Amino acid sequence: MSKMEVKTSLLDNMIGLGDMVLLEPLTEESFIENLRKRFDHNEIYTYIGSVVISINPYRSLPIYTPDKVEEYRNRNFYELSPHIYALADEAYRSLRDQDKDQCILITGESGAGKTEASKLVMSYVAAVCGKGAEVNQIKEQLLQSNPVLEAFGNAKTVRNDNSSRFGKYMDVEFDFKGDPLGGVISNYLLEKSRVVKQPRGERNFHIFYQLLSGASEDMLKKLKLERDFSKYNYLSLDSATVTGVDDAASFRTVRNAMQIVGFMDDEAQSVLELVGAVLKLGNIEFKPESRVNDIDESRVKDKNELKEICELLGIEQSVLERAFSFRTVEAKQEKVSTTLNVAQAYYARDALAKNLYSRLFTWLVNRINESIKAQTKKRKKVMGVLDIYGFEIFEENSFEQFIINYCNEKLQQIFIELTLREEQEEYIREGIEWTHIEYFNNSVICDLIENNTNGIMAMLDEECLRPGTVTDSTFLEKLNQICADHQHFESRMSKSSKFLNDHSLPHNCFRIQHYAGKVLYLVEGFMDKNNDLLYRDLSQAMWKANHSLIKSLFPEGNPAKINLKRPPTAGSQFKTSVATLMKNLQTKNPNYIRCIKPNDQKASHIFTDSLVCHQVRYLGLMENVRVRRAGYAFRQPYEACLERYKMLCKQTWPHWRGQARDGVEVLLKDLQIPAEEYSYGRSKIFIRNPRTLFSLEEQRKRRLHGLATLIQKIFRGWK
Ligand code: AD9
Ligand code: MG
Repeated sequence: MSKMEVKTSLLDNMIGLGDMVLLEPLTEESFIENLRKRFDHNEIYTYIGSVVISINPYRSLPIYTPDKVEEYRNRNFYELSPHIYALADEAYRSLRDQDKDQCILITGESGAGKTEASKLVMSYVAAVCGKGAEVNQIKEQLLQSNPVLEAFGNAKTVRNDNSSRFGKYMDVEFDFKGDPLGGVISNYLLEKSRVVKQPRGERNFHIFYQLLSGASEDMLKKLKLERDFSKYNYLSLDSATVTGVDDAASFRTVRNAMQIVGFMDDEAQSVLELVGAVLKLGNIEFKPESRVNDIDESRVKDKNELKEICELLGIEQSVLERAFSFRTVEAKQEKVSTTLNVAQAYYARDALAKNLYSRLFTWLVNRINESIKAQTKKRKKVMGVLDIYGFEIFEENSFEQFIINYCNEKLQQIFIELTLREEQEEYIREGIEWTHIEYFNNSVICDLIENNTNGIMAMLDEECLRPGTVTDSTFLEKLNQICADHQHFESRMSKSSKFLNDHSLPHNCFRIQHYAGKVLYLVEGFMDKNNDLLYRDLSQAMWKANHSLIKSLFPEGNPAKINLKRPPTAGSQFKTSVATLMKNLQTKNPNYIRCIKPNDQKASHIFTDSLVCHQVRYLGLMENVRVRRAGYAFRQPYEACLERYKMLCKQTWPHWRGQARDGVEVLLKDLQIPAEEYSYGRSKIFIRNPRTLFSLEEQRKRRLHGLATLIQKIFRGWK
């Protein structure tokens, strides 16, 4: 052993190994132990080959300084200790130099550090790409879109004080030199039910608290708001403030970010008017009016709040008041008006608040996209960054958790497809000797949820569209009939009745055995949330507003554009957009960041073995190491490999006349690369160790440099 190697292994002993691929022996215990050792030494990043495991430190570490950026810039992946910057650098350089579109897939459960990781990747790429006033402005706009979307789309949950309540995918576009041109953001289903009700210990979206805390007296007056959170029914009070969060300061950050992104003052004002209106909607109360024909008719109790909302939004008071008391159903040529009872009026009010807010959120994303879109039609190189809501298990799980967890299943599926399945299949295709490594494929759970004929989503849709009396219970009955025998589905009423005596399973629930754990879903609200219907009277009242933003959010309220066709349900819209996303991701070169939550207390310095172990298992990290260890770090078609490195060997340079495979063989032998370092596939050469590749690249660089100097000399000689 050389001195250098002795030094490295001592260090590895102390702080743990940087790459799990090198772990001996490889067991779950040694894996967790290695993570813990590193975590205790503030090493939160560890590799499995090119996959980065990131453990949330729950405190700020001095590892994201400009010096660190410089340290990792243009360095090969394995040269320095593991860091998210190394992954970002590798992805950026492959994009710039090899013209391969990239995507950064960040997964992990709620609170594991995905959103922070996505921001670190973005800020690293912004720091190393391009310079100049124009480029800097683009970068600034891309980065500042984040505080705006977080203010409106994130909230404190019991799992995470800054939990993303929407999914976000951002494509950053670059020109051929690798300078940023702009970007496009796609958002996925916001958890809008939070607008009107929050579980115990949680908050509404940040912006509500930020606005009330940070707005000037003058602004509050204009918005007809009071600073006191307790005045608003839609704001939960048991956790109105979050330790370590200064809502007023965040409000200033958001206002500033909106300005940088390009919101005009009046646009920003309109946005805040809508936020205020949503808050005030929650304060509208209803009372029963005279019973006409034995039917309860609802009336607005205190008209002052209604009046102020109408003033704020430029709506005629009588129009909104009527929309809260009647419901008109139009079928073909007929219009039928029925009165709303008190419960229905509250339902209508909440539906309006939720719709207003979620449409405002989509509008914000579109408005940001308008600002950040690339100003050129030329071909662009793309780096996509995906940051979605993480897998969630709450005490009460509803439609939202079902959607969120489905999305996580799909991402796990992509990981399996690309790193476990595809990798192994390629070895077999290429005729490389290979012993199959077992792993759990969650496609069976994806199928339970999304199958077009008998998947849970399809049945929910069917029930939503079925005429007659349909309720959450009839939906559950249907599930019980169709899914009873599925190995990942459980319900008290399921036909196989094996769960009949399982009292942890209430009657109004079903349970899915997800890849990351069992989740019990309460069916209540599934139909309504999937239907996502807003009474037409309300959309018409909004469309009539003398307020251009709100008018634009309710185009279906235009009586001239009445469309009798039902819009797709929330679930099926989500399913379609996730399918498009998955297709998009598969066209790019994936880079994985697997985030792990070290404890349930949101505390620094605590590493709970059992919790980490659970995540390591369901994320399939052990299988990932096994496939990686047995496999090859790099592969390239013979032609491409020969073309790139032929200059390193006299026999292949400048031309090789025979088969590309034979050329590569001559080349590797001439470079004296040990035979166990590579294997010949049918169409590709497989190289085991990344260090071999780096050495090839290094030699190539030197050779190119030598050639350039030679050419310069020749030119000088001519002059
Ligand atoms: V959720 O699915 O959106 O609920 P995330 O996105 O996985 O979740 P997030 O990135 O928001 O989690 O991290 C939670 C909190 O952990 C952050 O607000 C930080 O306080 C903390 N965190 C996460 N990563 C880091 C880090 N690299 N350094 C310091 C961190 N703190
Ligand atoms: Mg997040």
